[in-house]
Formats: sequence, structure tokens, C-alpha cells
Amino acid sequence: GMSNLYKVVFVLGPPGSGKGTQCALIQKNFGLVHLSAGDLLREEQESKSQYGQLIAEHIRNGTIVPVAITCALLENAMKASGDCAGFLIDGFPRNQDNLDGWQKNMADKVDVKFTLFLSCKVDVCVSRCLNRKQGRADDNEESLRKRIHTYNTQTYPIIEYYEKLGLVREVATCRDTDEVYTDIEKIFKEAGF
Ligand code: UP5
Ligand code: MG
Repeated sequence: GMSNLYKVVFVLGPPGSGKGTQCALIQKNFGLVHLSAGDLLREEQESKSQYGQLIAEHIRNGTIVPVAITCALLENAMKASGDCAGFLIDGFPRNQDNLDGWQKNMADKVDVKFTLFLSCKVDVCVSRCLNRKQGRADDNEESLRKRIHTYNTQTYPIIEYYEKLGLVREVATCRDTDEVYTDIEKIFKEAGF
């Protein structure tokens, strides 16, 4: 029955909207395992994988890695996690290819509870990324323009798809991290986590 399925919450929103920041808090307080698709891709790239160059190019250009690669990384990470309350899948699915590949490979293994949509004004997002100073190859003005374009044209339609299914919980993130988290905590409690 449903109890055998992995519980999943997707976390989407523009670059710098606070997906990683908020997922860390949710993971700590609710026992869900945070899997950032972007972090998994960066780790894969650094591990000298055969896909390293392809991943690096997509990240720098703000375009989206083919789903076969990303979905395999996510599934492996889920299998390696052992027992947990569920998974926070951060930054995925971010285009139609991602959604199609996920549905094909994972739909019968997971119970998608909802999509947490972290909404934030573009100028705030951009300045957060430019001030982050974590050495990310895509935290420069040119890559950020491309990332925002990809978000608007390809990722936002995925959020709209889940919205039509009644599965979006939106939280505005142009506020202090603690205020944002207070709203998120309510959403997870109401969802039974
Ligand atoms: N910060 C956070 N919240 C704040 C707040 N409330 N007030 C003030 N500051 C706040 O936050 C960004 C910065 O803002 C941090 O310095 C933080 O302290 C501060 P963070 O939590 O890191 O935001 P996040 O939304 O996680 O931003 P990130 O840059 O990680 O989002 P992206 O969606 O752009 O990056 P991601 O790593 O998901 O993807 C990168 C690239 O990988 C993509 O462009 C794509 O090329 C590739 N990719 C795929 O191809 N497929 C995938 O499935 C996933 C990624
Ligand atoms: Mg992130």
C-alpha cells in the first residue's frame, strides 16, 4: 500500500530563493532527508564522472541536464538514505523533460505530497546569489540571467502544472529566514509530517 512508498516534497523557486537554506531547517526539524539536485550534480561533476563536462556546461549556461542523469542521482541517493520521514527534493523537476522522466521512472515508487514553492523577487534573488561567495561557477551576472530565463520559461510552468493539481504550497521568501521558516513549519505540520 501507500505506506511502502517514499514520501516526497518537491521544493521549487527561482535561483537564490532560499531552497537550500529552508530545506536544511526542514530536514533538521522534521527528519526529512534533503536532496538538492543541483548539489548532487555538482558532486557528480567533481567525481570525474563521464558526465562531468556536460554537467559543468549546463550549470554555467543555466540550462538543464538531461533527466536520465539527474533522476539516477536522485534515486541512488534515496536508496542510500535508509529509513526517514521522507525526502525534500530541492530544485527538481525543473522542466518538462525532468517531469516526464520522473513520472516514467519514479511515479510508482513515491507519494508526492506537495510542491513547496518559494517565491521571491528576481532582484532580491540575484543579489543573494552574487553575495553568496561559495565559489559557484554560476554565481555571476551572465549565468544568473540565463538561470532566471530558464526558471521563467521552463520551471515556472512545472509549478503551474502542480498548482492545477492543487499540490502547490507557496511561501514568499523575500523576508527574514526565520519568518519564512515559521510559515513553512505550519505547512509541514498540516501535511502530517
Ligand atoms: N538567503 C537565503 N534565504 C535568505 C533570506 N530569507 N534572507 C536573506 N538571505 C537569504 O540561498 C541563496 C543565498 O541567499 C544564500 O547565501 C543564503 O544564505 C541567502 P539558497 O538557500 O542557497 O537558495 P537556493 O534557492 O538554494 O539557490 P540556488 O542558487 O541553489 O538555486 P538554483 O535553483 O539556481 O541552483 P541549483 O543548485 O538548484 O541548480 C544549479 C544548476 O544545476 C541549474 O541552473 C541547472 O543548470 C542545474 N540543475 C539541473 O540541470 N537539473 C536539476 O534538476 C537541478 C539543477
Ligand atoms: Mg540551492
